[in-house]
Amino acid sequence: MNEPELALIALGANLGQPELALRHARSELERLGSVLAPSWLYRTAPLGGPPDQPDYLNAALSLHTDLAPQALLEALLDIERRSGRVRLERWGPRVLDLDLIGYGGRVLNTPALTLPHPRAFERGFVLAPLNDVAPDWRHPFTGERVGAALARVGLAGLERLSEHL
Ligand code: A4P
Ligand code: MG
Repeated sequence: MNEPELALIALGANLGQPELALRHARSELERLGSVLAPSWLYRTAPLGGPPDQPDYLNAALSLHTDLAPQALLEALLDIERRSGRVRLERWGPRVLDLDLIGYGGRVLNTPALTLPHPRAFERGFVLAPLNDVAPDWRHPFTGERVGAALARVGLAGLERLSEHL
């Protein structure tokens, strides 16, 4: 049995109906534990991938769950699949992307799962919503807090909308 832990999950979508996709994902995530803090919604400029893709909608939440990290990732991938996500190209547009940013202070490096998420602390579209949810969460390697990372990376290309996830 896995000890219950606080998982930080980032959500993104830029195809189809992003707001519906994120809200549906939230309701699916509620079946995996208790959702403690949903972030605001953010409209964000796409980073990487093909030119001319639509803006993203990004959000984050913290989930208190007794699923182990690998089982939680499997559940996230399953929610993505059931939302009709098709993997065509890295960083390509998608109807739903669910990333496990952190799992308590756990560090993990397996082919299927890297914790913390390796790029999270360099990306405003992850850090801004994460700052709503867990501003004091510290990066397990560097000790940097989410709030400090967001101040370092900045808010360029991010627009906070007036609704929560
Ligand atoms: N995987 C390993 N560790 C993790 C983890 N911590 N969380 C593996 C989630 N998945 C993890 O993921 C490929 C594999 O990563 C999974 O099968 C899992 O076993 P993927 O979602 O198919 O790959 P991806 O998302 O296309 O690539 P990548 O490198 O994960 O992309 P990112 O970093 O997720 O970035 N711009 C804006 N504005 N907003 C966005 O949300 N997202 C991306 C994707 C690019 N640009 C964006 C946004
Ligand atoms: Mg992903």
